[in-house]
Amino acid sequence: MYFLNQERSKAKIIVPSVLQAESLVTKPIPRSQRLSDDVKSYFPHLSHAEVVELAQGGKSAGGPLNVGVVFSGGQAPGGHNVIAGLFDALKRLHKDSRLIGFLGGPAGIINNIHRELNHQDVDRVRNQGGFDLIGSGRTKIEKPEDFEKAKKSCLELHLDGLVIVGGDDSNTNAALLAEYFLANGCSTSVVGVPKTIDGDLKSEMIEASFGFDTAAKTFATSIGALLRDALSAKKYTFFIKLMGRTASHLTLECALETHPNMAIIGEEAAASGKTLGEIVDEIVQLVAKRSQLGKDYGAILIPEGLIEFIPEFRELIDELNLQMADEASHEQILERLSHRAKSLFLALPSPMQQQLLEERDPHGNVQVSKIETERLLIELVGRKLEEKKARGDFKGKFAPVPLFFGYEGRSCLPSCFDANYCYALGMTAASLLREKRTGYIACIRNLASPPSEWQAFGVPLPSLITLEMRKGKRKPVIKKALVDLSGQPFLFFKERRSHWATEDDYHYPGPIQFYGPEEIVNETTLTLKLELAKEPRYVM
Ligand code: FBP
Repeated sequence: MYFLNQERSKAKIIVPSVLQAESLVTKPIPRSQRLSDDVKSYFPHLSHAEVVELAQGGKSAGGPLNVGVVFSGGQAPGGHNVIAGLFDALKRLHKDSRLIGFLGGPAGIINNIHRELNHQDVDRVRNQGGFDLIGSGRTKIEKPEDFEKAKKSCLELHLDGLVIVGGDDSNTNAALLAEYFLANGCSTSVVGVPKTIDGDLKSEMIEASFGFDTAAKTFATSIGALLRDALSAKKYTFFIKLMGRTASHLTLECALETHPNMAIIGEEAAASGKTLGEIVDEIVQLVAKRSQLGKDYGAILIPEGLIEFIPEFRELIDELNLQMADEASHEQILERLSHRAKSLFLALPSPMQQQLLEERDPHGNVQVSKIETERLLIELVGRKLEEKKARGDFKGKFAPVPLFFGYEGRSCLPSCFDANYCYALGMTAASLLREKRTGYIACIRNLASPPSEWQAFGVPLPSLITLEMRKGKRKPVIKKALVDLSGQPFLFFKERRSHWATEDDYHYPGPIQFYGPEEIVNETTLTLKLELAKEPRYVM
């Protein structure tokens, strides 16, 4: 039997021209990046670091490097290629360089659980999905003793560098660790790599996090198939919840790729202060309107983070978070909730009450992937349609089907874009470490152009940091980049959505393409193309 994953392991990676140079140096580039005094106080040793660009130059000779690598947080397709790019670049710098994988996420650094990665290990996972080579975890390096233990592990292994592949919280950790090492006599440089399918780790310099491309295309493949099913059977309304945590980037991208009848964008709901009742009313109106057109079917995309944007839910979640940080029992939590929050909580279906009370992740986040917003909406929309029916205002049929797409988009074969992007990120991390750049995040730009034209940079992590309330305390964090309501991807969607609501202008992107013309296989998301295009109108 033919297995695509075996074929992919032999596939050639396109390396950006700049990274093919015999030897690379990091050159500071002028960019104004003012840190607030609050942020500076957390990073006295790192606050003067400058953005650097990788360019050909310097001498290729140099001693071997010992580097540690860790995956942190949720899986994202392409992670293994970060390791492959890092490994190959380190071996190219010196054949005796060593790459040590910390196992099971940041806990592996704290407890010094590791194994050295060799050629066979790395060859086995080239262009493969998942993080299984070294595993991952969500342990936060938080307590003073965690920092000290992490330092001890790096000293014991004589690490010149440590690469932390993670999202916003993990890269905040990378920044704090880099600062701690500098302040406490540990010469290990720390470099982060922007990972998360959620697409919310981006900034003026960081164009995209890896994994977003593959996850969006994976979900869009299934959404397209469901849209065709809806159009064929003409009897189901699919309520599709999509992963992405707080931000609605994945939902927006899937909407751009497939043209569903409705896609709720959490950030927009928040900006207009929409209540749950108003969102339900909008869905009811859509279903009723389509029914009048003889269309008792359709599809609605729901970002998993939606409830965090609905004001009454936000209030409830904030109150729950405070109480849970206090380790109150469920009974105590209920007693301490404000009247409004308690009424909402008690009005929710009991599975949802349980889901809201589930343990927070180690970074204090609600586990939105476990909250079945799609079922809640189905129940509330169904009730309203029944009332309408009783009044004779709705004569159609409502056959909802709940679906959730998330985990299947995190560990599948990386798209060619993510495979190339991750390899380049790994190579960039190696160069930053070789130049003893610490407290940086590896950054590849010009991503809407062919991979050979991509450019490589190092961005100081503190420049991404702000202070936010976490577990009831002000903490330094990398701010999540949410959907920009004045940005091109959202405007593009806004201009077309009323047409998509009734006209069934469905698109069926089909599976990710790995072979064929380069401009097709290396094509990235519409989000990225619209964000980076000079004339966004001509992108699609
Ligand atoms: P990261 O932020 O760590 O990349 O995780 C992304 C994510 O897939 C979210 O979209 C989702 O809400 C969450 O992880 C699910 O977490 P878990 O793997 O713990 O169920």
